[in-house]
Amino acid sequence: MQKAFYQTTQIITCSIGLFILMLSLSYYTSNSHNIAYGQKAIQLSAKLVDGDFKWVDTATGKSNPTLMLKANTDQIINILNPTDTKHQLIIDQNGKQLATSGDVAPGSSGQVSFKPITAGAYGYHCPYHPTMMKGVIQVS
Ligand SMILES: [Cu+2]
Repeated sequence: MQKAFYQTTQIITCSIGLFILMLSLSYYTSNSHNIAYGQKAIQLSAKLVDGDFKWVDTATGKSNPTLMLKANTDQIINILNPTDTKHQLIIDQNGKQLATSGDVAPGSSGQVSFKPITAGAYGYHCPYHPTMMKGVIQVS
């Protein structure tokens, strides 16, 4: 009787220990995941809105959204182009091009990887529709 009680206590203690170990392991894994892949990817889709092409955030539906990024962190921006003309996403600061998706053909998709070094205001635009497809990037 006494022995059975002791064994049960041991099993429970062991299970709790294992649970805590798994919890800390999953925390560590999710943390290193953030370090390896940077921030959550942003997805922008070219879209005709009231006759003008815009960059639309597929998560929020916002046109030409202000993007909030962190300094010294890799950010991937995925580009979708379901329109019938080519687009390109260029990231710039003070007129200087810092990153580009290259041309994204109609019905195709692309990607820009951007790692801002310093905090501040940056911009993004499409060179083919510079007055319609443009927005601000705030880096903190
Ligand atoms: Cu465009």
